[in-house]
Amino acid sequence: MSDTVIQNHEPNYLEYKGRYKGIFAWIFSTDHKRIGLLYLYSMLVLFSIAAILGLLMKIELIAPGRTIMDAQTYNSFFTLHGITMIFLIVVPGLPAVFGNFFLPLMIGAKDVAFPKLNLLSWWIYILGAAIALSAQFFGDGPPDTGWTFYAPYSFRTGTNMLPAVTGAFILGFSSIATGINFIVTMHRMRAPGMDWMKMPLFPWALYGTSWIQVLATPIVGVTLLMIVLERTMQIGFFDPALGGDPILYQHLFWIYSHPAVYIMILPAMGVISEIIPTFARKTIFGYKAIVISTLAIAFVGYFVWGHHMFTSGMSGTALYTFSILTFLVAIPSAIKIFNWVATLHKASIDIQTPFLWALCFLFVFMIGGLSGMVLGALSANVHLHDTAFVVAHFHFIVFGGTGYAFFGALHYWYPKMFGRMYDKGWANIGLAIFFTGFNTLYLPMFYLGMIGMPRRYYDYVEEFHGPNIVSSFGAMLMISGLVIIITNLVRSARKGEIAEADPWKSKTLEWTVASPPPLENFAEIPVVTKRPYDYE
Ligand code: HEM
Ligand SMILES: [Cu+2]
Repeated sequence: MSDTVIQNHEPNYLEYKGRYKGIFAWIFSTDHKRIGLLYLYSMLVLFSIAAILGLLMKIELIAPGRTIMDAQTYNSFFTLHGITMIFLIVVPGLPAVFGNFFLPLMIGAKDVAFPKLNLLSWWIYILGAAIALSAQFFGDGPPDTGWTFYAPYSFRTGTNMLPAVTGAFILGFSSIATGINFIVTMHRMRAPGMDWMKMPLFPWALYGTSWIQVLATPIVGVTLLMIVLERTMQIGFFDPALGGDPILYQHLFWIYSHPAVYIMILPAMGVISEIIPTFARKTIFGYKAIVISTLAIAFVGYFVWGHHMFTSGMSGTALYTFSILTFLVAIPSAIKIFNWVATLHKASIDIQTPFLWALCFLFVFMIGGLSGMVLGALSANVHLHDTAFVVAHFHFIVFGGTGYAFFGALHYWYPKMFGRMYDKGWANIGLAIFFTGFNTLYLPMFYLGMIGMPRRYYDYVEEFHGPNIVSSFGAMLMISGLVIIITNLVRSARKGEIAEADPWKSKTLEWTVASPPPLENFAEIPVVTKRPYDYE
């Protein structure tokens, strides 16, 4: 009888009873694992809201003319959708949830370097989110500028800009604090024997990401502050009537926001670099090349911002310099793809749900990256600028990259996080429906962009009707897939089969502790002698 077996059972981090009770045991916890889950739950809620807004927009676009909402509602929906998805989910997502939970476990530490700062980051995140979202409910109506807050519209519009911009500004501090915390943790708290070249690849990706968070976020912080000053005091940074320049805003915004794209994508690549060797049962091919390309992406990513402004007016030299540099970023990304594919070559693969997510990631990420090359080419960009093509591109990259990696990570590390297993059948069915829906939704938008459908319009001419029907149908399919996936995960957290410590027979340190991990991770700090993916 299982209940008569007496185990020497240390309380795991979920059961542990500290100073506080109930919800306070969570929102005042400085345990990196609980903080990871706080972020996970907050983000799943926000993601569901933003996804529903996206679905409503696609329903509006199922036919020309007004379908379910008017133009102004559409404007505020895409603004809120964009702000939530970008600033509240994909930028902080992977580091905040999986970085927090797994960085200490993967490098053999008991916690991050500054546990209290870590909790404070979550509080700042919630505060920023609350202020940004409050813009919807009071004052002069929901913001309608799009997530980029482009000047001059952002200081002219009568809608409720200040809370949205202030919220985004506050969120920046959360991002910077997490970045500093992770950098110090990796420098100071790696287990004995784990030199840099023995550190697993997800921590490496977090390392590159953290530097971007620390160095680039202040730029957007200042930029957003400038909007506030412009609106409240007519300072004249961006307003030509006051001697300012709206193009300056675009430069400042993208100097942060292009590197931010790599805050989103590097940890995603890190996740894929964990999943692939585990299920291929092979050492990752080209460990060093992956590390170097991670750092190269973090570095070169700073010099390409101008590709967002090819049509805004720049000198010819600036235009082709930015175009060429944009192509350069593709090289380190391609190196990673070659390394993953080489790892899979002649491997005896164990096909499990996380691995399927990684495969789907490879597929959509390639489409996203290649369409990025198309946009990086000057002449094509002039034609495609501000069309549905751009929207398709960045959804393939942001959602296709970060989103797939997020769900891949969730299915990969789920047994460790919750000590239980999800239903694999439903997980795969959910993924199949989601993946089909995803492609049905976004692929037609490449075509729509090429034939000239502009982005950010709630209405269109009859010629665009056909592909839009397909695309809107895809959105419904995709959301059904998501519902299945999330329901399965939520249900299994209570009802799933008990998971063992290392269900995938993986080799990195987080799998050496019990599932779910004990409060302090390691009873004894491990000594590392081997490389992380020593399968053969
Ligand atoms: C890796 C993650 C990426 C994300 C999250 C991302 C996201 C975005 C977003 C949100 C936009 C729309 C900007 C706007 O509102 O005007 C955009 C545009 C653009 N992206 Fe990406 N992107 C990514 C990767 C890439 C790559 C790899 C390339 C090229 C190699 C690229 C090239 C471009 C270009 C040239 C534009 C400008 C399109 C235009 O407005 O004409 N992106 N991207
Ligand atoms: Cu960019």
